[in-house]
Amino acid sequence: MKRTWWKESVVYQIYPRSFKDTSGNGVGDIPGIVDKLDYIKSLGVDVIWLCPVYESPNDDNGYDISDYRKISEDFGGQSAFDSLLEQTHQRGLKLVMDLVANHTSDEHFWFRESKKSRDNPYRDYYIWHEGKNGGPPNNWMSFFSGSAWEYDTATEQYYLHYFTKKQPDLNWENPEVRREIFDVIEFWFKKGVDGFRMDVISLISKPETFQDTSYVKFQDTIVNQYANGPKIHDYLHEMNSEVLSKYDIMTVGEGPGINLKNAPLYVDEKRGELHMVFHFDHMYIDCGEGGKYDPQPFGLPKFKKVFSDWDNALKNKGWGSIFLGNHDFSRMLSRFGNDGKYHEVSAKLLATLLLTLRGTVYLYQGDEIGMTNVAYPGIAYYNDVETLNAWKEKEEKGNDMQGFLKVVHAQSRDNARSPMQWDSSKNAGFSTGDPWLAVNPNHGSINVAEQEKKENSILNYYREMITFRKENPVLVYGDYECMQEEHPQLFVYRRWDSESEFLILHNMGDGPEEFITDLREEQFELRKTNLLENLKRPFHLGPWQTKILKKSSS
Ligand code: ISL
Repeated sequence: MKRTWWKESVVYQIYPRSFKDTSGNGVGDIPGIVDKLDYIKSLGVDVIWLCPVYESPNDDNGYDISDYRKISEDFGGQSAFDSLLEQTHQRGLKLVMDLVANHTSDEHFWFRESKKSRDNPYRDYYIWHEGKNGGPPNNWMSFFSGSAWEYDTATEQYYLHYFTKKQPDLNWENPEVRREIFDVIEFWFKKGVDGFRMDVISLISKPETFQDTSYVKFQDTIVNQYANGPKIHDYLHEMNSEVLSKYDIMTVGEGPGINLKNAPLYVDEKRGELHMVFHFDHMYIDCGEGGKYDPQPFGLPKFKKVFSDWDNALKNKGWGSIFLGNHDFSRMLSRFGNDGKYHEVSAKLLATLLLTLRGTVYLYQGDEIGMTNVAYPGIAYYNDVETLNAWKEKEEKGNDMQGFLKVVHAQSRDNARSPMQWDSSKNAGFSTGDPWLAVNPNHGSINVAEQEKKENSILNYYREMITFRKENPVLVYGDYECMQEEHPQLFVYRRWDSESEFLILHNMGDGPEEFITDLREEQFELRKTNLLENLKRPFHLGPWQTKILKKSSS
């Protein structure tokens, strides 16, 4: 396996609106990130991934870009970004940006031109269609509720938008569109940016025909109709040969519909497309027939199988991405851990899980202190367009809205977007003004300042675990094998190479558990655990206990 810096990196994801505000307007900004660079460095991470900071009307918090070459003034503008890039590099860290190239904002110059007339030179930058029987061209739905088509009265055609109607989809069939996007990528590489996370890259190649979908579940439409279109690999290959391959950068493609079968096509090193992808197999594991707003309990065996299958799929072709949360999902601790009685210990277990799997590790802001979901008392507190649109739709259909508020508590993307909890002061040290999204009331006890003071805090455990991973490259590159995958409470696996072997045990349950095996306990030496008292034998685990055992060479 070829060794590279981006395979060994731990990436820290920042959602800038929620990270740190220095202007007092309640919105996080780039100078806020600069202020916290020493903190980020102290975690031991290597790369910062910034969610979009470009000019945007913020219909989807920056995922609707109106100028790809301009940094939003709300975030501090270009000079703030230049200083961030310089100071990031000075600390030996790298900076990766978000490339949102499936769609632009409807306020982007290209779209404003495109909708002027049917013969405008930019018309073909987007996907325009005639309606059918007095309605949209087909029955496609948007990710954020309602039709994926919007009618334009001036030119009497519909345009396609997989996301909000303020996010029209670009037409990648058009070589000029591809050229424009490649130029944007090059523009940022020339400034010194170290790579891109590519938003919904699996959606850029549209289906050959615009037929109705016959799938009942939206997720099935995404996978079978929207994602992995016929030209996706031509486009990515072209992007790679035109720009990506000329720079020492990293790329990670985000992709609904990316699955075990097609992922190697994106990341196989021989094909020259992307370095890594994000798949969502574990992130939708608790969604029922009704999708995201139909949360269901899930079993640990299913969760473990996702990691086994993906490690297996990519072990000889490409490279994986390991993440348990980001700005689009609820907090990893509230989903996969126990954010109540076992808050601290289960947060540390998840840290160990993240940092002992094969692949590049992505850590989302706030997870390093065990931030949890937030349950705002009413819909008025929510900001996310996905949540608000879903709310409206359910209300129109006459749903029980008190019941749906509970679902929102569990599933809203705002769970991950509540401001970073720096200290216990009124606004959690995030801002001196009114935060754009309310802080989680638990910031009094869960915050960075508190955990800096405590030697055994979650925060310090993350620091130790990141160091531990760096000291043991077998945790990055070594082989992976899950043991007793059917066990309902233990997640146990081996990581090994020609020199060393680790056995890693996680008890993901509220009661004690023992790993029953033919392996001899005396062969293993405890190297790390998340509980201070470790009086029991190596294969015995307390609730939410995790153990990293090293196999002795004899
Ligand atoms: O957020 C999701 C489910 O709650 C996903 O379906 C998500 O919309 C999808 O993975 C694409 O996400 C990305 O593109 C969106 C943007 O809203 C997300 O924040 C971004 O990560 C549109 O640009």
